[in-house]
Amino acid sequence: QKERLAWWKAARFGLFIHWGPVTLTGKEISWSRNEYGKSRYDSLYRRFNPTRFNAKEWVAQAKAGGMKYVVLTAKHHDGFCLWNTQTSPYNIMSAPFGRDVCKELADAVHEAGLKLGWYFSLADWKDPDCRNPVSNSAFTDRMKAQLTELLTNYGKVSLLWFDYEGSPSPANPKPIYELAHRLQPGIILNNRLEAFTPDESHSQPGKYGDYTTPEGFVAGFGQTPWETCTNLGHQWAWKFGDTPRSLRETVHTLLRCVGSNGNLLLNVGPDSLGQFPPLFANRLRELGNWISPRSEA
Ligand code: FUL
Repeated sequence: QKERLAWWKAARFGLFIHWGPVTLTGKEISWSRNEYGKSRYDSLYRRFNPTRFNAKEWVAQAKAGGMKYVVLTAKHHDGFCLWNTQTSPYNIMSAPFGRDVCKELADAVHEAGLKLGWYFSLADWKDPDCRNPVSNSAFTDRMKAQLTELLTNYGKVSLLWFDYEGSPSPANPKPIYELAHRLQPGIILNNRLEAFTPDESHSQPGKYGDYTTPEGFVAGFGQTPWETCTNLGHQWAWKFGDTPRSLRETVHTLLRCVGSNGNLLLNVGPDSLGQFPPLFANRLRELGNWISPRSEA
């Protein structure tokens, strides 16, 4: 495990990206589905056409921010797949955009020499089988098929950021962790499939997962490797008029993580055209420049 985690520990700082058709509304990813109206929410993809999406630019901005790995919401709880999947028509190829976002990002990340990770929620609120995953093998089979695609068709995947929205807990996590290890030897896996705690601290070290994922706060837990995930702004998905946190606050967060032997996965939500809001892009540049000053700056 130590060896597998070596690059990640040295990297310290990654970019989290929450993105999907929900950006057309400016509301929170997945969690706004009920309030917005399920069928309205589930139809958004028919208008999703982020023509300014340029994976190389996303990666350049991660690099400018001093980040060493990139984790994209390949699938959030709403079930929308940002890749060309055979498992469901609810995916990016059915949107007017019709381009495999995961593929383009994977290529750009690899080309830039950064590490690639997928955020993958085992939940799928659009899938009726999701309600009872424990007893529903069709559902787990579908999840495994999705993971198989994500871990087979996109070159090296260094990290899988599992998520699940709480109870009921998903089917036996063991075979899922095993599948990931089989398809991507050396992959790093968080513990969210097996250690969801009611206080959302995600602080229990898991049996299979490599690290814990405190959300929105900075704290290590004993000897278990950990990574804080939090927002540069105030929502995971793009939000109209949102502003990034100050450079001072962000640097403090980063230093508190690194100084306590942890990682920071800092989230930015690109807009519905596929762009990082300018204020956020600026902040990333400032951050990167704080980490290692460029002579021209
Ligand atoms: C949580 C999710 O419910 C949020 O929407 C977000 O993705 C965060 C990183 O994890 O559990």
